[in-house]
Amino acid sequence: MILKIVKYPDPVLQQPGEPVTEFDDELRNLAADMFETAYASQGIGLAAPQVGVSKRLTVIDLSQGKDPEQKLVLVNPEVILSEGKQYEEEGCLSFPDIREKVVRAAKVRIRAQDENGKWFEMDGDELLARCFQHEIDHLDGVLFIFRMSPLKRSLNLRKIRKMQNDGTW
Ligand code: K1U
Ligand code: ZN
Repeated sequence: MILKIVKYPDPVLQQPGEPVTEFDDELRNLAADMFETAYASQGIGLAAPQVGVSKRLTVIDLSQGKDPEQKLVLVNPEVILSEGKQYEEEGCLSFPDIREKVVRAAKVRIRAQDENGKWFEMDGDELLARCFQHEIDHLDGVLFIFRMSPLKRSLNLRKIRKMQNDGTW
């Protein structure tokens, strides 16, 4: 099922998600629906708060549904190591039509549980590292607009206000 993606400034986006404690069919069905929702919006990831669920769950698939081996369900994830810097453009499905360069760590190691509760660690660089950080930020209530420079942030907030007034947001 394709879920509705909430847009900024919905308050759920800025609340830290609750840790997941139950690894049941409800969680696995939510993860499956989140993949379907991300693919329908040409996304490479999606966090539960973006579909109005304040839980520490995110899905990532850099192949956008083309390679089942690349599907990642991260439950209660955390960054445990990071190194270097990258400065690349990113988007966010809760900020349609906004793209901006953001500084992120170049490489990260994450620790997370899978949809059955099993802990694992994984390393990522380039786009995967960026996606890990973007999605884990969502679970902490941190949005990419607050990772931009103050000038870019205020220009983008102005653009959003204009779209809200036009009824296009
Ligand atoms: O969480 C989200 O809002 C999804 C977001 C994740 C993300 C994008 C880019 C860098 C880091 C994290 C998206 O998927 S927006 C779509 C997008 O930017 C993209 C799509 C295909 C390839 C590359 C980027
Ligand atoms: Zn996002």
